[in-house]
This record gives sequence, structure tokens and C-alpha cells, in this order.
Amino acid sequence: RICQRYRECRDDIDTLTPCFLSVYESLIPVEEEKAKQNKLLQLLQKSINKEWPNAQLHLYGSCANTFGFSNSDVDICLAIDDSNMSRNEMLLKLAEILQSDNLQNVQALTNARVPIVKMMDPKTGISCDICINNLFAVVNTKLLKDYAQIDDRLHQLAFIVKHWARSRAINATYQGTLSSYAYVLMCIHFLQLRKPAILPCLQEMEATYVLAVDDTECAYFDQVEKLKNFGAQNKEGIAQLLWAFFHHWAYHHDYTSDVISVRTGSIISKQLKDWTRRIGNDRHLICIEDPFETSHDLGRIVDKHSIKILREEFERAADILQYDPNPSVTLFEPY
Ligand code: 3AT
Ligand code: MG
Repeated sequence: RICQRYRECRDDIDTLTPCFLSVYESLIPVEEEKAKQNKLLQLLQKSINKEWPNAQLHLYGSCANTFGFSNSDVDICLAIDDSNMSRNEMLLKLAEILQSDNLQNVQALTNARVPIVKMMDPKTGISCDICINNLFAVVNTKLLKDYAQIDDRLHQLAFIVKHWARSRAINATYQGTLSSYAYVLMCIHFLQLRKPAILPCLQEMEATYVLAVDDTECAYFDQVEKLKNFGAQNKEGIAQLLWAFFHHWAYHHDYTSDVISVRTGSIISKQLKDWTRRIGNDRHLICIEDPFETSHDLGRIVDKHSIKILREEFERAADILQYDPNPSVTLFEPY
């Protein structure tokens, strides 16, 4: 591993950029897809308002943070103020409303970390997860969307990394691998640390957006249109960045002591977070700090077995970008 750490990137890396850009373009959802999602949202809003006139639906996750594929699920948050009902009662009632509106596979998952109702719209085939009053998700969705507007290379990198993770079957938290949200944070952090930096750290800048969620103040600089030229001094193309991204996670990241933190735009220590040992099911074998729920490690679901799989996949990807004659194909070969 040591000798691999210091090797240089292949000479022809920039000639690979056009191939990766066409992979990226093939992943961007078409406008019709968005229109279908919005229509479904309006229908749901209507049927929910019959029961709860003041309730509001918000899109979150990849259909609102701009990192969605055309076949991504639609994540919806129901914002409602009903002090007469517990959240579980609301979830069960929501499931009832949806069922009577002929939505299919309606399931209330009341015991999940973020309890949700799952369902599928038979007319469009769109699957949805609906959570209740989860404002953290709405705020972290906005943060990701705002970062995406600063430099196009974040979008390119994150789409390709998500596509790679799906192709290689390492994008499933229930199997101990990472969520899409975690992969996008890894990309943002990586671009914050490039030299010169491609992304700033919005949470370290003067706050222009502030929202209190429970007892946490979520604050950051959100006037991103003023930051359009932020990364201009860095001329790296997407192929070079992919090479460096996978190299970082394969050969440079210190898994024993480092936590990546988009909130601070830096690496912080596991010691500082008290994430050095296993507590219950949280193992902290790869540490990704949530930008707002800072006691939350997005890597905590990764176990002894899946960390090995993840690291082997990072190494495979780094090696493909280094040596393979056709990396924009080989990288995504199904697992
Ligand atoms: P897909 O395109 O659906 O794969 P996504 O961005 O919708 O990507 P997820 O489905 O993993 O990502 O998650 C949906 C949103 O839920 C993203 C983020 O706003 C929130 N979220 C997911 N996991 C966490 C988490 N562990 N902590 C806080 N928020 C989370
Ligand atoms: Mg989603």
C-alpha cells in the first residue's frame, strides 16, 4: 500500500475527461421526470389536506438536492403541527389516507431511525418515502443543492460516484454500505480540500441562512451565486478528480483516526468526537460527520465485513483509473 500511495497519475488522464462527461450527461434526468414528480407531489398534497388542512409537503433528498437520477425514489417530508397526535399515530393515519387513495405497497415503518411511510404510485411507477417533520433532512437537502451551484465539477463527480456505487452494489445502508447522502458529502469534502480549493466551506462563512431545528441552529452562507468563480483557479478536469478521489479513499485516508467534516471543511480527529470505539452497533470504521446533526456519523452502519468491501472497491476504482485502457466502462461493470 505504501508504494501505491506516492505514485503519480497516468499521463493521459485528461484525455479521459470527455468519456466521463458523457457518462455524466447520460445520468442527468430528463425534464419530464421532474414534471411527473411534481404532479405526484400536488396530488398527494391535495389528498393530505383533506385530512390536515395546514399540512405542507416538501421534497427532500435527491429529487430536491439536484443529485437525483431519473429512477431515484422521491423523498417527501410532511410538515405538520398537530399536538394531539404522536408521530407514530400520524404515520399510521398517513398510511391510511394513502391507502384509501389507491396508492400501492403502502407501509408504515414506525421503528426506523427516521420513521417513514413507503408507497408506490401505480400511475407513474414512482416510489416515495414520506417522513414527518424531519426538518434536518430539508435543511441538509438545501445545503447540498447550494454547494452544487458553486462549481459544476461537484455535480459531475457526485453523479459518477453515485453511479459507480450503485453499479458495484455498495449503496445500501441495510447492507452496511453507504447512503447516497454520505457519498455526496464525501465528494463535497474532497473538493473543499483540493489545492487550490474547488469548494468553500459554507458553514464557516458569515451566515445568511439560519434555521433552528429542535435545539440545533443550522446556519451557513447561502448566497452561492456570489461564489460562482470560487474554484476557477483550480483547472482539474473530472477524470483527474475521479482519480484523486478514489486514490484518496483507497490509499491516503487514515481510517484509524480521521473524520471527514463538511461543516469545518477539514479533517477532524475521531478522538475529538469520541468515535474511537464501538458503542452498541455504532462502529465508526469510516467516519463522516453529518453537517448539522454533528453527533451523527453517517459511516456508523459500516461493519467489519462491509468496510473491507468498501475499501476493496475504492482500490479497484483507483487502479482502474490508473491502468485500465477503458476506465469509463470498466469502472461501472456490475458487481
Ligand atoms: P438517491 O438518489 O435516492 O439514492 P438521496 O440523495 O435521495 O439519493 P438518500 O435516499 O440516501 O439520498 O437519502 C434521502 C435524504 O435523506 C438525503 C438526506 O437529505 C436525508 N438523509 C439520508 N440519510 C441521512 C442521514 N443518515 N442523516 C441525515 N439525513 C439523511
Ligand atoms: Mg432518495
